[in-house]
Amino acid sequence: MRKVIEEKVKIGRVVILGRPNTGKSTLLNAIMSQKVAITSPMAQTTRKNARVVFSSEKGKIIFSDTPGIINKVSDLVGKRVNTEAPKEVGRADVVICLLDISRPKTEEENKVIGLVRKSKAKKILVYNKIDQAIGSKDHLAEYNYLEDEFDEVISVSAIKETNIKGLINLIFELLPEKDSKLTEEDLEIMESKKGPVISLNSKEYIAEIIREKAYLFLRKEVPYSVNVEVDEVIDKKKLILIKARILTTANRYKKMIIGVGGKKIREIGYNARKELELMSSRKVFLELTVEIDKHWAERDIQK
Ligand SMILES: Nc1nc2c(ncn2[C@@H]2O[C@H](COP(=O)(O)OP(=O)(O)OP(=O)(O)O)[C@@H](O)[C@H]2O)c(=O)[nH]1
Ligand SMILES: [Mg+2]
Repeated sequence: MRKVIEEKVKIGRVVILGRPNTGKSTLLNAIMSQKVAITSPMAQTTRKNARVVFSSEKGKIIFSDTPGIINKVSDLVGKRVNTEAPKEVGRADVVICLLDISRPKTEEENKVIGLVRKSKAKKILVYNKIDQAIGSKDHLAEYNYLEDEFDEVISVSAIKETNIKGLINLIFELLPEKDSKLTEEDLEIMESKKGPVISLNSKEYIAEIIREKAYLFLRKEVPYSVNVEVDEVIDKKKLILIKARILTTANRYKKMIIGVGGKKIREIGYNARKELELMSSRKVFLELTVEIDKHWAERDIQK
């Protein structure tokens, strides 16, 4: 006999697309009610597609956060990062196109809109940053001609967590009764209890937290030269010992990351440690060093 209850529960895949900085990762954190993705005002903070599982009484969804696509890139990392979002779209049951309506529309939006147009998935247009889009910062009128192409339209503030439940309800309405896109592997992922971000292992996740703090405390041009590698995570019962390296491409960046008398690196390390302690409810000892590695980007594109 087949189980009747299971047939009512929906499962599916949702991919979040949008220009860099529109708030995709912030939105995913709001949906999940926990930090699963790092965020910052820098473009392409997200460098890889990240998948998480959302569960409620209505069903289960694999959400994918994607990096925003940049129009003109010359560096290796940017080129690699630009290929991420298109890879994810094909498997979506629902595509979310996230717009930052507090910023004027630019050419950069068109790449994303092109991707959305090609997708055969159901589509939701989400206006983000409504908390900021006030007076001269309200650019809604430049975007709303797009509404006809979408199945649903909704306004949210990812940072203030406004209307997130409404968005989740819309997604469940649009998900097909029987999912076509989920593979056996997806179903296994949904059942397993891995970390919060199912596409990253714990070392990669810790590296992301450290990278976020580096973005927060470093001057504009430096973050693009930076990558973080976690070498060891040792569970010592009373504390977790983490050994990590910040990689950068030039000596002048290394100096900036270390800062006068080591002030910067201490600031980055302190803030990463505090967050990791909060997440793990454990004491964390973080050994953080800075290393020049001119070739991290080349290794990164081979992944
Ligand atoms: N005021 C306001 N700021 C927001 C909102 N959502 C995100 N932000 C801010 O916008 C910046 C970019 O957010 P992210 O979530 O990193 O953007 P993203 O789309 O993931 O960017 P990439 O990963 O670079 O493609 C951060 O400084 C966020 O705090 C919002 O609803 N309102
Ligand atoms: Mg992001």
